[in-house]
Amino acid sequence: MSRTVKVGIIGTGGMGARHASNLTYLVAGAEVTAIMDVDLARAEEIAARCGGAQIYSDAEELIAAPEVEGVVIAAPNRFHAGLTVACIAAGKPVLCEKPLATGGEEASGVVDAEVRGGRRLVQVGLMRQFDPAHVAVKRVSDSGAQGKALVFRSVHINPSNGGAPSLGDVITGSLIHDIHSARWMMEDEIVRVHTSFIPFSSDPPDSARYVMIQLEFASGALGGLECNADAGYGYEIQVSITGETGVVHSSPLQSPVVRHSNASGQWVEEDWLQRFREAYFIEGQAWVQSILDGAATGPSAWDGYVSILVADACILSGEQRQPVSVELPERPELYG
Ligand code: ISE
Repeated sequence: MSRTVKVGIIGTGGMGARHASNLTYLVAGAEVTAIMDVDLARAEEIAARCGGAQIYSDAEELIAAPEVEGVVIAAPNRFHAGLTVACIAAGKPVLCEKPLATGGEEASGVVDAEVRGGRRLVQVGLMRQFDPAHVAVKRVSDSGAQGKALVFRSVHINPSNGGAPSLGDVITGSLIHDIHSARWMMEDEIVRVHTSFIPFSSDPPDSARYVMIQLEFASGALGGLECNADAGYGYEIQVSITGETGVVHSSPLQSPVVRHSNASGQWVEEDWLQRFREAYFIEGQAWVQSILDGAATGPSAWDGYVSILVADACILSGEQRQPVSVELPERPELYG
């Protein structure tokens, strides 16, 4: 790889900092040249770790800066859609953290802007698509060795979310990844959802401690997603696909099994930054490579939009305590 892509990063929380260090130390062909955060001290701390990038306090200025060829958006969710549209207007490739927007209408605005521009510039951080364990499960299912895929399942265990998250927080913050995995791994669209949940006992009834969602796909296949928002012991993700003649599933834990003193044990990851260390690196490398190749790849603005439409239907279903159909608009040609 001979050329280097100059990257600007907006937001220096956990994800922004992770992207900054991956792009500086692990991803080939990238250089972090600009960092934006309203917390200038934090921006300076992260810039120093990346070898001294230019600091910005204004995101639009960073997007317009000549030393920025590609932008990573890791700002709070409410800024995602507007900043992504600004990157499209500037003609700069963008990796936007999930969710792409705070709701369907905003996400549809991003898709419209990209379609009007006539070329894909957006990759959305639905990064399970780069996780070797997810990819391996999909590869076995796609091989057809187990016949047609009948059922998709995922179990998503969070140690805690800090306080009592609402049903909306759990679905758009956590389960949106599994919604994307279901669509991507089954290569099918979700047409109907039914959400049930257990609230935290001491909090308002719309808080959600454990969420279970049943899915129906356009092909007639079924799915089940579950999320424990406050497991208290660690972080785990498992996906499985049941076919006509077999089942393929990932291992919930990545660590070795240790047997000692009449006991057997496995270390459990603390959070997603540990569990998906490799996936974030592969995601960043794929994004940089797509810029060098001149065409965005990976989860698209359309995927980001549809995952939000499905998430909104799941939230409505939980609130109404009944199944809800998902109305999908027609897919623009730009997205194949
Ligand atoms: C977090 O924001 C993430 O993006 C993780 O991938 C997800 O597993 C976790 O549940 C979210 O809270």
